[in-house]
Amino acid sequence: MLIAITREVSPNISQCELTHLDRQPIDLALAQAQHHQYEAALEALGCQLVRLPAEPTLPDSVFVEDTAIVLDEIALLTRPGADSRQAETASIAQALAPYRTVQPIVAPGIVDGGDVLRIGKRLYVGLSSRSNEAAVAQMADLLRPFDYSVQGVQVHGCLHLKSAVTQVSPTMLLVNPVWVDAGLFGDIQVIEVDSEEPHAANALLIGDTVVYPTSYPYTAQRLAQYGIQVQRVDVGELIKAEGAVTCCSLVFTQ
Ligand code: CIR
Repeated sequence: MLIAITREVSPNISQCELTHLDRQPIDLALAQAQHHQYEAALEALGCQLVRLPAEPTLPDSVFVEDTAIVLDEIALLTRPGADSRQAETASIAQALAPYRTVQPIVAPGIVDGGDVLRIGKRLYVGLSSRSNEAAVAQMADLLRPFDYSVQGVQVHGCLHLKSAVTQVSPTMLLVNPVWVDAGLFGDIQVIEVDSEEPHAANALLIGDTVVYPTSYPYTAQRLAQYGIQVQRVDVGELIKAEGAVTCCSLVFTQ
């Protein structure tokens, strides 16, 4: 059974953090409707939703991915790199408690879940403005007993590592090579995003289907050409908040 933790869009999402994007008006009702469609897509792919209520004082709290790293054996509660987001983790710790032992990352470590790409037993951590080497060292110590290795990787020009690379099948990565060195991830096939769609590398793999934004049609076509099953969702309002599809859920086996 797959669990997906999600959180309703904050009524104050227009106050969200922005790093690489200019602020644009966000239509709250449309963002909420898109988020519901995203949740419906996860349900259709077999996820049981654990939906947390909106947090009016936490503008970015819909982006639950950044608050935890959930592995089969343990969950790590992150210490988000943006001060405004650090209060998001308390409720996530409670939501995870029925499923996993939860261990926190502590100061001076900072890490956003969006910076953590797991490929098998290896975790790659983007050394972005949100995540640092201190957190990488803590993660390595906490996960060594479970045989995970943890390695920091440089990213350039994007918010998180998973803005630049995500897994789209057991043997394939989707990568924007301008933002991360595609050669860092070992012997795995790389699909590059269409150069007109730099933000297109964020895809959410559930089973053998990729949940993927309608905003990137050229790259979606490319995924289909590689035989990847794509479930498209319109998350245009959440993209204005510098989010995408991985960031709106924490998906794990019960
Ligand atoms: C932020 O800057 O933290 C939010 N506005 C966007 C976070 C998106 N998170 C993600 O892609 N994992």
